Amino acid sequence: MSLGTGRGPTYKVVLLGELGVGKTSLFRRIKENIFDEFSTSTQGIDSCTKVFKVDGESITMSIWDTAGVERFRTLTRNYYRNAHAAVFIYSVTDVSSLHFLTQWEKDTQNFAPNAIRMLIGNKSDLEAEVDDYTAEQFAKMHTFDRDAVISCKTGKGIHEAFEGLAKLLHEQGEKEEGGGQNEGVIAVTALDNTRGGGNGGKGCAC
Ligand SMILES: Nc1nc2c(ncn2[C@@H]2O[C@H](COP(=O)(O)OP(=O)(O)OP(=O)(O)O)[C@@H](O)[C@H]2O)c(=O)[nH]1
Ligand SMILES: [Mg+2]
Repeated sequence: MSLGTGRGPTYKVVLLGELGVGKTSLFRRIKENIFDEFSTSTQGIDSCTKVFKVDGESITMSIWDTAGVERFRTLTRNYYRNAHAAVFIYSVTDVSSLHFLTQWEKDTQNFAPNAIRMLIGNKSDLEAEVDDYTAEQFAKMHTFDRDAVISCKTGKGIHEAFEGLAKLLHEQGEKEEGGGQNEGVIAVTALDNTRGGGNGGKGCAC
């Protein structure tokens, strides 16, 4: 296993989902603990790193924000190749953004088949069109490893969701190390390739 920061293994985590569901808002909450009502549509890719403690061990996530707009889809695919975790985000205000995830989910099975898959419903501060039952059925049908509901506006649920993800990554990392298999799956994303990182997680909502 490679050590990206000298603080333990680094896991590549990609944020996926339709236009406007709040991928960048989640990214900014994690990176700087800020929320922007007037966040503009992402035109490419951005990344940051964030360190979590699991059982006294540091788990570094290299988190990648992607563009929801269709024309960037091919570019986005290149970034989630061999990701250790894919976070599928929908807006609870829009049921079509949940169903839209089926496409991303299929892609991820092809390009990052070993990735931990997490389903996140964002904008829980607004009136929901997607109820818990619908989200749970969707999560079950697509065998997500974990699901959560958050609000990037208020910050609610973000800490728990990412702490849970860090635990899953830690467990998977240990399993693969122990079994001596899939060494490459835990290969670290080169942190010097990332943009926008390097605040050491200061001020992060997590
Ligand atoms: N009320 C509310 N608004 C939110 C929340 N999260 C994001 N938004 C708003 O939703 C809009 C879109 O958010 P973005 O984070 O830019 O969405 P995105 O998924 O990155 O969109 P693309 O980059 O175009 O794919 C912005 O106006 C945000 O302020 C939330 O939890 N609650
Ligand atoms: Mg964005």
